[in-house]
Amino acid sequence: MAQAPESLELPLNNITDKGLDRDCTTLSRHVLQQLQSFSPDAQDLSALMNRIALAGKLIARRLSHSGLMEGVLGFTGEVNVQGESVKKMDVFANDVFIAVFKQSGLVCRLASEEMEKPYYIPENCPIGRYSLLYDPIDGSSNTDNNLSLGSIFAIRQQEGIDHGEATDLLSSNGRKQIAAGYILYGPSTMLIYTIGKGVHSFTLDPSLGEFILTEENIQIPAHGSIYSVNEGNFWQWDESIREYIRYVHRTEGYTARYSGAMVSDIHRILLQGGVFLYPGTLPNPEGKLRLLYESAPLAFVLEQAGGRATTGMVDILDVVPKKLHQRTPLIIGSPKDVAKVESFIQNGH
Ligand code: P6P
Repeated sequence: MAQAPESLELPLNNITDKGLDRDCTTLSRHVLQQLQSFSPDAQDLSALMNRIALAGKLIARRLSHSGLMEGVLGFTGEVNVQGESVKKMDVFANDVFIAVFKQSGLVCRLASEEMEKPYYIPENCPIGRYSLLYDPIDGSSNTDNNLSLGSIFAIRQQEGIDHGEATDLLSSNGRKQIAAGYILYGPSTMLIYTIGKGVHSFTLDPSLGEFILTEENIQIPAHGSIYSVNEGNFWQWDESIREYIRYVHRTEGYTARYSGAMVSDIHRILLQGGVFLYPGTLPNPEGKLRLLYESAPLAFVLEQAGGRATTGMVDILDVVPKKLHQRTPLIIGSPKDVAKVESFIQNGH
């Protein structure tokens, strides 16, 4: 065969090859690489993650223009099942996750912080055997002041027949999650996920409209200087938590960081080490954070990164919920720092 003219030969320098390959390492490709498989299940998971990425892009676009648009910010005037005032962004983001899974044949049920009951996508049921559990906007208090926010997601297989109450979600613990992660809407938009094969981060390249691989197999430091908690709740805490806070106050080497959006705080801790706490209070011993679509997905990610997540007494991933919107105390982060908090809770020092 005639030799191609030199000018048509592909550039062989590594930089071009590396740059092109990096831009092609999208989330959907990465899932298949992780699974080392092109099986129908692998293709499903790849497609699921691709649609979650689309949700992230749609929410990121809305947030980036929110200050320039009418009717995007502020409150709806409604109160959600959690008893919290609903932001317009909460409703928009909730609808985005529903919309991206329509006509997918993948997800039949969605359970969200914003919906009292699970939502069933008619055309996807009963063929769609996956359930999406999500907090569409984590950190709603930050929406109107341009601070970091997140979305939290987990994917589970539907088990058995669902008669409209999603009872299978209430009979298994967080170790049944097949994928989990979060989208961080910050100076850049990042998507961090795990399918049980490590934790990997992607950064949205707006010029491509794609999440591009940033870091693979993230490992949390065994210890970090950061403790992240709302100290305004000090007066409501159990004495053991107060003692832990007094310990970090009098011990050199700790620094407080708390943003009001735990996705942002926990992402910082994933990279730098430390511990995030949202303990129970005397009036609400179960705390504020929800198990199924906030604490359990984050616990899956942090455990996969070598971290820990506990209620203070048991690992978050071992908790079987009794109700869809069950709350749980959460202590999550570097193993040594989580253990330090546990030591105060379990034996007072
Ligand atoms: P507080 C946001 O509503 C959230 O669920 C977490 O993202 C955040 O860390 C926490 O609640 C903030 O709650 O009571 O400190 O304002």
